[in-house]
Amino acid sequence: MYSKRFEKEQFKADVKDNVRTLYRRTIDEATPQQIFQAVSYAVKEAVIDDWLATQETYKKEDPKTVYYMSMEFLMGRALGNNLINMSAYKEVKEALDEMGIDLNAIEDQEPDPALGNGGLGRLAACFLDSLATLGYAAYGCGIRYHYGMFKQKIENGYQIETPDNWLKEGYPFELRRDEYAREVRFGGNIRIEYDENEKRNKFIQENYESVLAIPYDMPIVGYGNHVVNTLRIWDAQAITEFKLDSFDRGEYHKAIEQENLAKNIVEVLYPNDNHYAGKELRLKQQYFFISASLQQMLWKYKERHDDVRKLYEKVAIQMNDTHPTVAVGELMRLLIDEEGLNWDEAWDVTTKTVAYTNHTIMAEALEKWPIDLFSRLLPRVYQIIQEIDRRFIEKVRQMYPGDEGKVKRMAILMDGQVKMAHLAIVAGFSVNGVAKLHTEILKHQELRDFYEMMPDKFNNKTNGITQRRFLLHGNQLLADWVTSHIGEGWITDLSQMEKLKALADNPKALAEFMDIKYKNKERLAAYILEHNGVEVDPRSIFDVQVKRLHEYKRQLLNILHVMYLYNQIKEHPEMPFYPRTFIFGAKASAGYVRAKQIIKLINSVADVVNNDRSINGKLKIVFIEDYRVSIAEHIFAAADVSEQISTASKEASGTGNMKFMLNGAPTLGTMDGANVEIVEEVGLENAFIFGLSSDEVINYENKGGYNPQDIYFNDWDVKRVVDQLMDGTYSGGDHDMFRDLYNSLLNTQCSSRPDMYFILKDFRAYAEAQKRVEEAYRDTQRWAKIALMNTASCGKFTSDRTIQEYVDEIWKLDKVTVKVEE
Ligand code: 26Q
Repeated sequence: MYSKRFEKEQFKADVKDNVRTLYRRTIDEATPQQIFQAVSYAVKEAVIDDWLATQETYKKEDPKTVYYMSMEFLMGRALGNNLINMSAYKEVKEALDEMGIDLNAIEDQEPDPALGNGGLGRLAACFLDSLATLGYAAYGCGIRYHYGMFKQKIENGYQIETPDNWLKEGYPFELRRDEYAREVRFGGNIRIEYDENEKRNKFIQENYESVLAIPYDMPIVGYGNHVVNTLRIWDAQAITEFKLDSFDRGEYHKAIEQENLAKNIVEVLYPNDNHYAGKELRLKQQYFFISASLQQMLWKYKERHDDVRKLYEKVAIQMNDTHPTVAVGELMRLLIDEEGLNWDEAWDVTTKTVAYTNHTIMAEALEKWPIDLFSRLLPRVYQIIQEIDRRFIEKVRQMYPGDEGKVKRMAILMDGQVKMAHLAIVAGFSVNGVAKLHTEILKHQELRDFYEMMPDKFNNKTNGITQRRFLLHGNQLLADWVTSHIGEGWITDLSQMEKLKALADNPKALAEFMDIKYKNKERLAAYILEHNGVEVDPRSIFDVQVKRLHEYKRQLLNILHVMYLYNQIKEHPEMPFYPRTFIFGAKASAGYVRAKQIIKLINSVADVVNNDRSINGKLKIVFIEDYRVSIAEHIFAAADVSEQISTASKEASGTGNMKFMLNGAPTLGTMDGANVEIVEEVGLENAFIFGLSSDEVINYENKGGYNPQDIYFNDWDVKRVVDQLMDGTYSGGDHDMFRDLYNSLLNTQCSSRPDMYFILKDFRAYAEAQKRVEEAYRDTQRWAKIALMNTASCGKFTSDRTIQEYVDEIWKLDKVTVKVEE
C-alpha cells in the first residue's frame, strides 16, 4: 500500500535471489518449505529497516519502557501476521500469485511457535501486538524453549503427545544476539565478607554452577506505524567450553554438569495449564530468564542514566502471573549486591518498578516452592526474600496487633514454602485481575487480607485480543466486508465496530454476513474432511468448544449433553431437530489423567454417533487434533456458537470467548470471567446464558458442596447419560473405561467432593439454553441479527483497549512515533 519495499517486481526478484543464495536452487526446483524460508527472509529484510528505525527513535526519545516478563508467549505464525501489520499482505499475495505460488500454502509451511500453553501465553502475544501498534516501547522477555507445546495426535481416541521440534528447519524470524549474552548462577553458598572500603557487608556466591544466557530477538511489528518492538527469548549455553584436555577431575565433572544444566534448562515448555507442579527444573527456568532479562535491562538503563535509584522513571516490569516473581528477589539482589544500594533504596526502586497480574483463583495453580529447594538453588535470593518476609510480617503485626491468624495467612514464608503470590503482592505496586468478576473475587475472597491491608494496589484490567490476527488475518472475508461498510478504522480502533449496528435490520447486509459465515464453514468442513475423514454439513449449526482441557472448563458437560441429544433423537426420530455439528479442540496436560479420559470419551461418542446411519446425519461430533493458534483462526471464523461453560467463578477471564464474539458467534455460557462483560456489551438477548452464578457456586463450596445424587435420582435424562458412562454404550462393552468419570460425578468415596464442578447441577439449565439456541437458529433473520450484533459489540475486547489501560493506570509509558522515509 505505502511501502516501496513491497514493490512487486522487486519482491519477486528478492524471493528468487533468496532461494538461490540459501539453497542454490531456482524457484521451480525449490520445495514449499524453501520458498517459505525465502519469502520470510525477504519480509524480514523489510522488517529490519523499521526495527532499526524504531530502536533509533527509542534511543533519541528515551521513552519509559515496559518489560513484560512471561514464561509463555504463544505467538502463532509470524509470516502472515507480519505481512498484515506491514500492510503488505495483498501485494505479496499478488506477487507470489504471479510466480505461481499460493501464499496460503506458503504460510502453512511455518511451524506454529507454540511457546505457551493457552490463555496466559496467548494474552502475552496479543499484548505485544497492541503495544507495538499503539507505539509504546516494550520488550517481551521469555524463554526460547527448544520444544514448545507438544503436538497432539489422537490414536484410537486417546491423546498421544509428540515433541514439537519447531526449530528443526531453522526459524527465519529470529535473530541471535551473542553480544548480549549474560551469566546466570545457581546454587553454591553465600560467604559474607566485610568490605573496608565500602564499609558494608558483601555477599559472595561460591561453588555455584552457571550457564550463559543468549538472547534471540523476534520482531514485533506494529500495525501500519513502522514500530517494531522486540520479543527477547533466552537460550542457554554452557559457560566454559568443555575442555577435554582438563585432567582435573573436579573441573571435568563440573564442566559436564554445567553442560547438562545448559542443555536441560531451555529444553521444553511445561505443558501444565492452570496447574502447579513443584519441579526443580521449572524454578531454574524461571530464575534463568529473569536474571538474564534484569541484567540486560539494568545494563541498558545505565547506558543513558547514572542513578539506578530512579529506575522506575524509565522502566516498568510486569509479571505475567507468579511465574516470573523471582524477579522481586533478583532485582533486589542486583540493586544491593551489584549496584551498591542499601536495603531501603533498593526496596523503594523495586516496589515502584514491579507489578503483578493474577490469572487464576484455582488453588491448585498457586505456586508454592518448598523452601529447601528454593534456598538451595537460589541461596542469595532466598536470603533477600527472608528479609522481605521479616519486614512484611512486622508491618502486619503493627497493623493488626495480636492477630496471628493474619500473619499465618499472609506470610511469604510459611509451612516450609515460599508463597510466590504473596511475594508478588507485597512487592508489586499494582495487583490486577483479568476481568471485573475475577478482580472482585480476588479482592473479596482469595486475597481478602491483602486487599484490606493495601486496597490501593488492586485494580482490574479486563483482557482483550488483537483483531489484527483474529479478524484481519483469520477471517479475511469478514474483514473485507466490515471495511466495505465502515471503512478500515476498526483495525486500530475496534470501538468503530459499533457502526455495524446500523445494519442489524438490513436484510441484504444480514444475508451477506451469513453468507460469509457459510463460506468459512465450508473452509472448516473441508479441513475436517481432510483431517478427520468426517463429512460435516456447513448448513448445520457449528457449535464449538476449543480451549485447553480442564475439568473446570467442563468439556464433560458438553459431551454429556451431546449424549443426551443422541438419546433424544434415537428415542423420538420424528422430533424436530436442527442438525448440529459439535466441534471440540483441546490439549490435556500430559499427566492429567481425568482430562485425557474426557478426550477419549469425546472421541468414543463421536465414533458411535457419526457412524449411526439411522440418525440421518442430524448430529456430528468432531475432535480437531492438535488445536493451536493457526487452526484456531479458522475455527473462530466458522463458528456459530461459542461454548463458554466453565463453572462460574473458575475461569478468570477467558479470551477465546472474545475471539468468537469478534467473528460473530454468540456466547452460550455461564456468568463467569469476561462472559459477564460480553453480555453487558451485547445484551442478554444476543447471548445464551445459563447456570449457577459465581456467588451460588461459592456458597455451595463454603458448605462443602452439594449432593449430586439428588439430581441423578430425580432427572431421568441425567441418570441415563451418566449410566451410559458405565454400561458400555461408548466403550464397546467395556464397563471400566469411563468408570473414573462416573465416579467423579457421583461417588463420595472416589473424590473429596463428588461433582466438584457442578456438572449435574447445571445440566438441565444447559440443555434448556441449548434449546434456546436451536430455536433462535431456526429463525434465520433473528440469528443473523444476533451474530451481527456480536461482531458489532465486540469493541471493548480489543487488547488495544486493555493495553491502553495498563499504560494509563500502571505503566505510564510515553507514546512514540517512528518516522521513516517511504
Ligand atoms: C505453574 C507452575 C508450574 C508449571 C506450570 C504452571 C502454570 C502454567 C500455565 C500455571 C498456569 C498456567 C496458565 C494459566 C492460564 O492460562 N490462565 C488463563 O489466563 C487467561 C489470560 O488471563 C485467562 O483468560 C484464563 O481465564 C486463565 O485460565
